[in-house]
Amino acid sequence: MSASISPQILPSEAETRLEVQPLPLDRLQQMYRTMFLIRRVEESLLQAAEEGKIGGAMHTAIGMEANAVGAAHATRPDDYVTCTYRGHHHALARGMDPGQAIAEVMGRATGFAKGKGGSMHFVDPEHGLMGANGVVAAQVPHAAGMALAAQLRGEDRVALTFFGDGALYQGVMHETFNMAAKWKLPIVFYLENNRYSEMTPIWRTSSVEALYRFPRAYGIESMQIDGNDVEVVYTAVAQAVERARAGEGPTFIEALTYRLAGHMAGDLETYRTEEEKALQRQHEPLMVLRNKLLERGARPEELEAIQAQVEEEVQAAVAFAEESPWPDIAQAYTDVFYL
Ligand SMILES: Cc1ncc(C[n+]2csc(CCOP(=O)(O)OP(=O)(O)O)c2C)c(N)n1
Ligand SMILES: [Mg+2]
Repeated sequence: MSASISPQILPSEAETRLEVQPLPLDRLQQMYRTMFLIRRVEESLLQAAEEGKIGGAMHTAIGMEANAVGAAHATRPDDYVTCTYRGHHHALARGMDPGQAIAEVMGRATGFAKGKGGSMHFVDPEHGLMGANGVVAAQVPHAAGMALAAQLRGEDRVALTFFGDGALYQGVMHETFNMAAKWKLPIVFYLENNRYSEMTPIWRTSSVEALYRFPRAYGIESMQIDGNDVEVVYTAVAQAVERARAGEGPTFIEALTYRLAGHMAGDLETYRTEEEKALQRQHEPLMVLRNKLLERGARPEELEAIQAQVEEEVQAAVAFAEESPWPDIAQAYTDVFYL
């Protein structure tokens, strides 16, 4: 049995070997662009937090970008997506405007939720993101409800829900697994196994090591993949989505990945070593994709041009957010209650 819960295991050591059809070069470059955009947006947000420009908790997904981008490319904008409070990468991967995203985290009136939701409540229904959630595991039954609605309406939409390793043992997960399997709901369960639940390594709390085998007890097909290889993520999600659309029910994907930044802005990270992070940096998603692109004939100047363009875009997005007005106090109670 693999010890996928160990932070000493690299994502490339995942157990399931998928037959990966190489994606066209321009598609991979597009993915690289989005992954680099996510990285730079989140690094800028961490810097802004350090400068005291962000109120409230903020969680980044630095090192986990391939999960979001591969999955976004394998789904349609009208599919339903839910995720955790660590959701900037999913929103940006699905097409949220970076300026509106940063403004939201900074609590500005130009944010997509007028500055009232902040980092933990990302939502963008136009691009299929039905909501991030601060309550561990709560977004999973929500997605099952959306899958059930699609099934009852006879639509071919699929629900894709992201959750962490720390969510797996919440009771509601198991209720959802059982019903989703029994009713063959069109849902994809996507575990972003970054090996930590806040400051606690998953090996200290889980009685099983190969997390992906666990949902098989409910009759759910599952696999364990390299979540830091965007092409592998794309292949796995595309397969799972195809099964779901064909009425074959849920699939569970355990994606091995690693959170390179702290659990949240300001995390002192006393619970892990620099050696462990250095090991995991050897297989971080941007580098994996960059190497792949160069191997397949992309020129280094092309990638540098992409990066320079993104850099400009992110600087403009930060400036837009910082120059944006604060929400009007008179609007404090509007859009807050739904009556
Ligand atoms: C129901 C519930 N219990 C506890 C918490 C506190 N909490 C916030 S994040 C977190 C860790 C979750 O870890 P994981 O599911 O692995 O996701 P990750 O943060 O690693 O992405 C916990 C326990 C919460 N938000 N909700
Ligand atoms: Mg985790």
